[in-house]
Amino acid sequence: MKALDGVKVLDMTHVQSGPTCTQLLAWLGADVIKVERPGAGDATRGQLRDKPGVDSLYFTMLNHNKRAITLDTKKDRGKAIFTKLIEECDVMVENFAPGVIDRWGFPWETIQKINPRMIYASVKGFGPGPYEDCKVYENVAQCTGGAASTTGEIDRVPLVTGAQIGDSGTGLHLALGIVAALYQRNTSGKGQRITCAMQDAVLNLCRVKLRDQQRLETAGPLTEYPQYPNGKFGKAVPRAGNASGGGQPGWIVKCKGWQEDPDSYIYVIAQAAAFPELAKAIGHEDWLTDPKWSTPAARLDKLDKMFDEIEKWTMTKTKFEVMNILNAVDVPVGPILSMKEIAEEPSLRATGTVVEVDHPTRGKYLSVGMPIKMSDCPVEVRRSPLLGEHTDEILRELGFGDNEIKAAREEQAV
Ligand code: CAO
Repeated sequence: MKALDGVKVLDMTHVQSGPTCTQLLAWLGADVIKVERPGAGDATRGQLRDKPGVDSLYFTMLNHNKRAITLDTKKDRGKAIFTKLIEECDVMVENFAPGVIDRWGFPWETIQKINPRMIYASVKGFGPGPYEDCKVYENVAQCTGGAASTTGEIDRVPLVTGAQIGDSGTGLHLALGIVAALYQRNTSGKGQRITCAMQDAVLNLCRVKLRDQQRLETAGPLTEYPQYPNGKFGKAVPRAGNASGGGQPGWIVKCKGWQEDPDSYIYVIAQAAAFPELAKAIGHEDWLTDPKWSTPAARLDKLDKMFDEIEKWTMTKTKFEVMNILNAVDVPVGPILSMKEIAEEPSLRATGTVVEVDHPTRGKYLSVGMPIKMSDCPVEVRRSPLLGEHTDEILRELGFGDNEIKAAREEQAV
């Protein structure tokens, strides 16, 4: 028994944002039918290929547990099959450029007429406004959602982050909207239209920076930022290097071996409650009785000096030694784990957060599994489908007979 057993999803998504959303729905038990153009498919099947002629990791890692049908929705028979799919499914998800599905002749009003219970969910780059017609990729969303202007070293260029907060972040938001709409449909009996703009999703994840913008305007310099007290603040929230962004100061410091290993660093949080233990661990018990150091407010104007002293100590230990010593006394710390270390971490394999999947043409590969663990909804990660692998099976389920399938093939509609 799965949480979304019985829910059928018409998956018109491609690239990353939409597929992230429908993969989550598939992991929760929905029957997800991925629709792709005959002969071409989702562009990511062929992007960033590591092995010639097989579906890329980009595609396989975003399309687990789905079935795949090819369908040309611009052909007459394609439109008839698409209409049948709309009739039969509970949810339709898409992330095409603005207007694509309307141009096929399927605006929301038509979809609602075909199936009033349909939940129709879209990712777009922007919501209504001056940019609503723009195409958007991950980094455009990071730049327009406030992430890039607030990320990076102090007084250096804006930076994008490796976390795909625009694509996967928006897919996650959309999935929440869909499960809420399914729940609402239980009482309303009706479907609804859901849209999630990548700019909005990124901004939602940058909420604390809009908090800081207002604090900057009302209360003056942001005292927990590294620019305080000597640097300058302009009119907007500045980039703050590795400062914590919360009420507890934090920074990344070097650990033993940093000269050779680019990931030999650890994030240390000088949480007020744990400060006495941190000070003792690094040999600065004197700070606890010195009024220049003993309170969080007193330390604010010398956080750089504080982290320099912490670093002198961390540089004598590996990041895992620091982690073990400081965790034992409740100081929050996070070693900078490389992707190699994460891929090899046994505890992540044990929980299914990192899984090995077998694929008929590419062989074994690693993927990130379901990050949400539910006691009554176990998840088995199944390989992504080949292009059109389930076309005949799905057409038969929709009630199309051999002759109709043959005719659709002749028209190159499937
Ligand atoms: N049958 C017939 N035509 C199909 C089809 C099908 N099954 N599937 C796709 N197509 C056609 C569309 O009709 C469209 O052609 P037209 O514009 O001529 O009608 C074309 O394929 C491509 O669609 P697109 O414009 O969405 O794709 P693109 O590669 O040019 O742009 C992207 C990609 C991501 C920039 C754009 O889709 C977009 O802005 N999406 C919304 C935001 C988003 O999700 N961005 C995240 C991308 S990374 O996760």
